[in-house]
Amino acid sequence: MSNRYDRLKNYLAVSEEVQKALESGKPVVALESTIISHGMPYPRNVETALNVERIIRDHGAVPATIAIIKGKMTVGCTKEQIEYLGKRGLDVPKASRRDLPILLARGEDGATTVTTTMIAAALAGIHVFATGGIGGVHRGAEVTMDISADLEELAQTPVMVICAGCKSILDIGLTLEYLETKGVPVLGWQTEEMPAFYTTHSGFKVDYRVDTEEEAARAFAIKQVCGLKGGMLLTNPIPSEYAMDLDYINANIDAALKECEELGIKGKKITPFLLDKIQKLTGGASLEANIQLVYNNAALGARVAAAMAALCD
Ligand code: PSU
Ligand code: MN
Repeated sequence: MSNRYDRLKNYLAVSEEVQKALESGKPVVALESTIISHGMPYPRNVETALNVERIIRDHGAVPATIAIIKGKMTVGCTKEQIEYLGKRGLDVPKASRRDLPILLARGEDGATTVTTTMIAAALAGIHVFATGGIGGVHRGAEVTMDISADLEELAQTPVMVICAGCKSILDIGLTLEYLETKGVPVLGWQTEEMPAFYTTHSGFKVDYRVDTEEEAARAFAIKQVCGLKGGMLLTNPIPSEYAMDLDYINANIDAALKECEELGIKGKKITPFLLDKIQKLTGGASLEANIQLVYNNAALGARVAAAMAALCD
């Protein structure tokens, strides 16, 4: 049998543009596809994904949208593939770590979550990944044990994930405790407070405030040099002009959680259900906030990737 790296090529397809950028030490930013297929409605999802790629390019980095396409982890999706993922929406299976081997074996498609996007990014050699929000410890997890695989991935896979914090559909305090146990540093971009996705305010503190891209990039590089496995979380508050009213969004989140429980929705369907419900309850206002915070994270991701590339020069 051929060696593992030869065989891996059957399941990992890196686009020529991304491959060339990596070989020449140019900054590359990974992007996930669950946010496209499950996180936003068509056609805003496709429009957003393409704008995110453009923003990353405008900041001098190369975007690498990641998805499972016909049994291959595809790093650097084409415009047509992004359109396909957005149009098929919920029909594309949500792919977390446990789903990955089966989807690859069957030659199927999959929308990569934060977890599987980190896995494919690390295999391709990409260290920076920008998205909207991560999964975490759900409210009531002391009974349901619903803890996103994203947290375990951050504990073991060396990728810096840039997000706008986590939504209060999650238990933010318990999510931070879990990350602490797993040794995942939680950094705040020019803030001491952990942002809560739609709002800059959560009432929780990040572990460390960072004020420059270089500071974040160096800490990440040193983590790798010291052999401390796993990634880092860089939380970037939504720009204040797009932030939502705290009481308004929390009331809608509570209503969405109540309906989720009443309908008996379980497992991997919970997060997409809540995202969709909140969008409907807020008449689309939360979708606008969501889009703007993703743009903001893409720009920071490109700058951090540039700082990381500069360290390697
Ligand atoms: N949170 C968001 N938007 C998202 C997700 C989470 O605000 O799109 C997606 C991400 O892909 C994340 C996944 O990795 O949901 C987590 O799902 P679960 O909670 O089932 O682990
Ligand atoms: Mn879950």
